[in-house]
Amino acid sequence: MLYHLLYPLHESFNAFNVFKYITFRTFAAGLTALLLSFVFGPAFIRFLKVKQFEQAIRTDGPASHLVKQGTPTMGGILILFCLIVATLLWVDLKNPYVWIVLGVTLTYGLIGFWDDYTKIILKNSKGISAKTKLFCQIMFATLAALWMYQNQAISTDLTFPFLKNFVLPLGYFYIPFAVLVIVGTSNAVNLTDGLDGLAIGPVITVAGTFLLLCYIAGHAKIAQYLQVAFIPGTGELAIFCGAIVTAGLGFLWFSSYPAAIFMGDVGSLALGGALGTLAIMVKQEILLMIVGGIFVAEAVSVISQVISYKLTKKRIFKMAPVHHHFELLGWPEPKVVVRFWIISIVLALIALSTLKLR
Ligand code: 57M
Repeated sequence: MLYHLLYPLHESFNAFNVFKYITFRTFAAGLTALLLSFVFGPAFIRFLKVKQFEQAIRTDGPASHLVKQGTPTMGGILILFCLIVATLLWVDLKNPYVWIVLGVTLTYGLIGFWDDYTKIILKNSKGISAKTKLFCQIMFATLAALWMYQNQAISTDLTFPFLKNFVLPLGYFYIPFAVLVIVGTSNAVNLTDGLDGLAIGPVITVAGTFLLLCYIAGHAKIAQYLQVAFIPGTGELAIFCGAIVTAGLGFLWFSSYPAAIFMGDVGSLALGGALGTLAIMVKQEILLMIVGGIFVAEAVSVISQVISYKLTKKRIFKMAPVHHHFELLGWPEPKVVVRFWIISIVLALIALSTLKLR
């Protein structure tokens, strides 16, 4: 909004020319989301406690989790508030890509809120059924993919890291592939959110990586130099990514061990959906699997554990997702979390290095 209000003033005051630059508005959106987190965070946590929006801890999990009983959850509402306000303040509101990613983020946040509300307020520990959740996720992801496909806002060619000349034309099949990326990432982040700060850390590193990837994809000269797809208009998504990074950092201030707040499904489903949608828009779906390798490992650990148990009645891990396996090996929770963050940062650096190694 400020872009539309203040940039036109550059004709009278040259200093306002700065509002044209995506770099400036990304920094400003980041600062805005961070400040909003610190301003509203403490009061929001108090509100959740007063309202008793508190996490019920399953008894079949690691015993160390039982002390977490009563921790306020649905902190994702704070993340989404800071993220969306900061984005709307600083982004070019005429940019269609921003509205698509905001639409997926908000609808996935509503699905997560519905699940959290059912579990915590309606005291139904199962929440909404997995089928209902999956149906809603597929529906909204399909709407986003179809809109992009109909408006030629997306190429249906699949590109690969390291292979600059090889593309896989998917045609119509790109739509179910895009849905798989968005729904898969959303659920992978959801599964990862099982230790204090474990999910928000990799969300910050993935969003920071995609901040650069979006800026590059929207910049003709840099995209050409790095031989990646130039997609006009996607540079504005860097502002959204900047807001995710600092809304995430602001949330981490409160959710680091021992967590004063959990993000809830309202946060994990929304943030995962946002990251999946960003990857589709800037044609970096495979790179998302590298930089988001922690999310992939967590999801794969669950799938393999369930298949193994169903087929052989034997478990591959002491407990899935894999973060619980390390807890049961005796690693203290903060050690598991920080080591997963380190891996996430290394994966982000590897992902960015593939841009040059082509
Ligand atoms: C999402 N939710 C956490 C919190 C957070 C198929 C099966 C693998 C499903 C999976 C599952 O239930 N996943 C749901 C993970 C939960 O966190 C809440 O959920 C939100 C995220 N969606 O924001 O509101 C618990 O995680 C802990 N937590 C923290 N700190 C945080 O910052 O300590 C969360 C955030 C919270 C808290 O204890 O209550 C979760 O783990 O449920 N199921 C599992 O992950 C279970 N694994 C399992 O059943 N494994 C089986 C088979 C089925 C794979 C096996 O290995 O044999 C584990 N989770 C729990 N107990 N809670 C183990 C059992």
